[in-house]
Amino acid sequence: FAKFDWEDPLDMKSLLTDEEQQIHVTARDYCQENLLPRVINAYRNEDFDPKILREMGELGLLGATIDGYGCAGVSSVSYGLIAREVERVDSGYRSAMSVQSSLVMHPINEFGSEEQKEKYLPKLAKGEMIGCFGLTEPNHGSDPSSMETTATKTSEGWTLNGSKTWISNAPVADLFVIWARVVEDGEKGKVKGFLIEKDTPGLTAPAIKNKLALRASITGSVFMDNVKIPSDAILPKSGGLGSPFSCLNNARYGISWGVMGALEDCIARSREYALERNQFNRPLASFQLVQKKIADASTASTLGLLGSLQLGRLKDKGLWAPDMVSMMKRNNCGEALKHSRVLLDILGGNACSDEYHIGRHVQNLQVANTYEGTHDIHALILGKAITGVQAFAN
Ligand code: TGC
Ligand code: FAD
Repeated sequence: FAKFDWEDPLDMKSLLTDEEQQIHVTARDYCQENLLPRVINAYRNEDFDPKILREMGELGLLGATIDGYGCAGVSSVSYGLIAREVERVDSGYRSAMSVQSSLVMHPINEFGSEEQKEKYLPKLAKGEMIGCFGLTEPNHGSDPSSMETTATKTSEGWTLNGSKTWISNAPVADLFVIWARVVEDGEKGKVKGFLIEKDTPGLTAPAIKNKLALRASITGSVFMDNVKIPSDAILPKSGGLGSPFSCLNNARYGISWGVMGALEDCIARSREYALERNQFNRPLASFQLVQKKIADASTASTLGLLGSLQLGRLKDKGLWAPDMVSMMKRNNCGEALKHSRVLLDILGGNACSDEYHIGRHVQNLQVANTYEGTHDIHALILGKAITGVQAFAN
């Protein structure tokens, strides 16, 4: 028999290319050496350090799947491995990274003009510019098709009005990717993407304070009050809700890997605790109920990672579908939340201390299970894919 490795039970490493293994090690070393020492204070003080994106940029971790424009052009699997390592430390750091990569750089690369790509992508890749993605509105989260934000065509360009909420990176963003319904000649038309630079008059992005989770990332509202932008600030190839949804496909795929990293961290930490802590003159690890908790979590993370790996391979071959992404985003977020919550019990009273990290992951995973489409919304997307019947709309 091969030796059983509890950190890689089904030998996923053997399914990675040499380049993917190298990127995995680079990301892991950076995260453990540079992010882990910061995270407890950042979370306590609700403090996001924008330098982190510059550091990630230096290592080529931003927009990593994009070819050219200063980006690394690596496989989707490598992108997943990066997300896994960043979220092993904290979901908030992965959020900052994946918003920049999948929700800001991807739409510019996919729907932008050559001038927009050359102007923004190299700076975003280096973390010299920070981006945010505004789709969710105060009255429309799961149902973005009802969005109220408008972009009205004028003789000088576009005028944007409306508000977005719960927007990651917004208070520190230099560039806002905003989705709005176009109004031309008084008629409302398709949803399109717009690029707004910070300091444009009428644009404000105050932070949402006192969050109960994702405290190491910064989140804000975005208010647009007659924000005037030039004609060429529209993403010319965007058109319809399929455009923002295509960004979500990439981000959701990354989240499916990321949350498994968070769960792996909970497994490693609860295992170590169970081995060191004695009760009834025996280590906690010797109790069957404790072993079952860790065995269940380890099985879930191993299967979740292999599912995401297969999805990544299909993505790289162009043989994937959005419903597959819904399956892995939903499964992995739900499983990570469920098992991290159970593993937290192993810490007993110390579960209450942030120095043991697992409680922070549990709080974050509640949000990961909600944003980018809630667990239930992805069930409905899958339900439609399986039965052919739409459950969430008329
Ligand atoms: P529906 O009528 O089904 O579709 C409208 C158009 O969009 C196309 N489409 C997609 N295209 C690409 N990828 C997908 N996944 C797509 N899903 C749909 C579809 O073909 C259609 O195109 P066309 O040309 O026929 O018009 O749309 P609906 O309005 O009924 O949508 C329902 C639903 C539930 C699927 C959708 O609204 C949804 O996914 N809701 C969840 C919203 C959400 O995920 N928001 C995320 C905001 S961003 C965020 O949370 C960032 S968190 C920070 C971080 O990532 O760390
Ligand atoms: P709602 O849509 O009001 O849903 C509330 C509940 O109702 C959920 O349980 C949902 O599953 C359920 N529900 C809704 N419709 C149905 C239905 N048809 N059938 C059954 N159940 C239903 N958005 C961005 O655009 N950009 C960002 O960068 C971003 N970052 C975020 C960061 C954080 C920290 C958070 C918390 C959110 C962020 N979001 C962002 C917003 C996020 O995507 C939304 O919160 C999410 O899509 C859910 O929308 P909602 O909060 O309006 O909930």
